[in-house]
Amino acid sequence: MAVLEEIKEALMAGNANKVRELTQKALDEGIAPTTIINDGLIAAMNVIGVKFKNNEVYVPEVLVAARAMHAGMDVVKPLLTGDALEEKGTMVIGTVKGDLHDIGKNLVIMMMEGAGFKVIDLGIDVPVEKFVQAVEEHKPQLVGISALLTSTMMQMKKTVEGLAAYRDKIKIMVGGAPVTQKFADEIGADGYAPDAASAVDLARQLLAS
Ligand code: B12
Repeated sequence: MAVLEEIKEALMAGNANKVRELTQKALDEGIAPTTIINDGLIAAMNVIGVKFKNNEVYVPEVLVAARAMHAGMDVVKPLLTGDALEEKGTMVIGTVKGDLHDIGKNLVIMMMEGAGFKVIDLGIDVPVEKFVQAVEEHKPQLVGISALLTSTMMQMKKTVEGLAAYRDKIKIMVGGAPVTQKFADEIGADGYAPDAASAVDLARQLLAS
């Protein structure tokens, strides 16, 4: 299945058009959509994640790789029926109320999707009630909370408190430049990750525990 290797290379190079073409080629060759996703698109995104964590690639490369991944996904997704795409879990994520920063959150989303998770993005400036509503509606296993301002970190605490009634069903992950493991522990979050690739590792760990 040389075409899968070609998909991986094109994705890591951030070539969205090529990924789209090669994904179609793989389908034409009779390769199952789930194989293309898992052994081509997600496999390549995992490599990007590791490189990002090791500072071998940076934000722009991750963004173009993620765009290329979406280009491939767009071709295969319509062919997936029901639960053909084995989702690793569902995450609801947002940037807290008062905070408009979303570049880091969006990277987390891309890496999580690249790793096979379903992600519901609540956007920026998200009040506690909206997190609660989304948990009620989507029944996720994971909730991700992002904050980039020291002044909005307390809003993160309020969000964790607001989700108290659901803690036996969800794991809460927090992140953003001013956030630390110590702070995460203080506010009672289940986990903290310093970057998007580590967020995926953390999500896997939390779901396994
Ligand atoms: C871009 C930016 C903006 C843009 C945001 C655009 C956007 N769409 O996001 C704009 C111009 C809008 C902006 C506005 C402001 N900003 Co600003 N901004 C930045 C800047 C330069 C980069 C942030 C960024 O995107 N980093 C890159 C991403 C990839 O990193 P990241 O966000 O940390 O995310 C990674 C991890 O933290 C982690 N992560 C993030 N979220 C999550 C969530 C989970 C669940 C997990 C597990 C992990 C995780 O993974 C990510 C990927 O690896 C920073 C400076 C800096 N160097 O950080 C200042 C900075 C954050 N901003 C700052 C300030 C003060 C402001 C303003 C108040 C400025 C003003 N006076 O108006 C406003 C506030 C607006 C508001 N209410 O939010 C300060 C904050 C200071 C502080 N300690 O509070 C900073 C640090 C700049 C500074 N040195 O003064 N800003």
